[in-house]
Amino acid sequence: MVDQTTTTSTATARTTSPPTAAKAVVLYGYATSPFVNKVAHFLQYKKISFQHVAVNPIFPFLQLHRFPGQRKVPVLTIDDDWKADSTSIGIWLDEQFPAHPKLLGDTPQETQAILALDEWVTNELIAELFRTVVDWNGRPWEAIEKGWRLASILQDFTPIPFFIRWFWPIILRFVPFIRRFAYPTTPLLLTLVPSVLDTNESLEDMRARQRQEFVHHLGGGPYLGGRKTVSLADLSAFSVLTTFRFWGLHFGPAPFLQHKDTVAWLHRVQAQLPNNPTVMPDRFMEWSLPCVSKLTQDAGDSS
Ligand SMILES: N[C@@H](CCC(=O)N[C@@H](CS)C(=O)NCC(=O)O)C(=O)O
Repeated sequence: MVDQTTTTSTATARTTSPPTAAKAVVLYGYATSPFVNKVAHFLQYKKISFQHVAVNPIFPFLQLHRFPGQRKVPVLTIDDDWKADSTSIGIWLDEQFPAHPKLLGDTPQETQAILALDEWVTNELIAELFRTVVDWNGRPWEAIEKGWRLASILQDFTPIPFFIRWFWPIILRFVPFIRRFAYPTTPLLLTLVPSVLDTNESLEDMRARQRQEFVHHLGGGPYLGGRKTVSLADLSAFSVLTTFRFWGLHFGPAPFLQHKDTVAWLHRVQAQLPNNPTVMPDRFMEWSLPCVSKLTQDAGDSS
């Protein structure tokens, strides 16, 4: 449970209760990055107190220069050490905080299986999220409105000039790392040519296929990989599937939210986390998980 949130222009301090970490833990990153929020979920699950320092997306080097060679977020510091890459950070957290709930299981085999599932989450669910930013899912006005909302949320953390915020929905479409995630098999420059994009599968078909694959990955267990306890893979998937919806940013039909089996899993993971496990202040939350009992599909319905 988050019991304290203080915001300054560049930093948001979020402290879990009761404080369990004597070490100073700081999460650097864009407030709206799925990878940054994924790490926030790891920290919340492990009940590690941390401070979030919002990095300005226009001038990231102003804050990242102290991490040599690092251009991407998230970066996590623990006392005087630092690490980048969300999954590597998860592994590091288990090493640094062994007495806290584990993210990667107990054996090397479990760890390997969890990391493979996490890779699926990155290649599939994060790719889907970034694809909606680039191809607007055939709903340009909705995409523009969400892009403006995204910019105004970012503005709450770090100053962004008005004219840049105004063009934010368009700017996002051309950010190289977003296009690379959205169209992984198309060379970056060619992603600017709509006719060569690797979009044989519509977004709707992609989402339906991902839900089916996800149910397969659940393996009948309460958690991914048929596990009895939450792992790094569940937290990665949960953060990607819910964070942008919590903020009213994701749009379009979502098979994950329409089926009992996946919604029941979302509730199981949510129960292990505070109500707001993101780096956002509570005032931005404008959505909650659907109620399982209101869904009509059977658990076995794979459409
Ligand atoms: N594999 C990295 C990916 C991180 C990443 O791509 N972060 C984006 C923000 S969402 C970034 O900082 N991109 C800047 C760039 O690629 O130059 C992770 O899991 O943390």
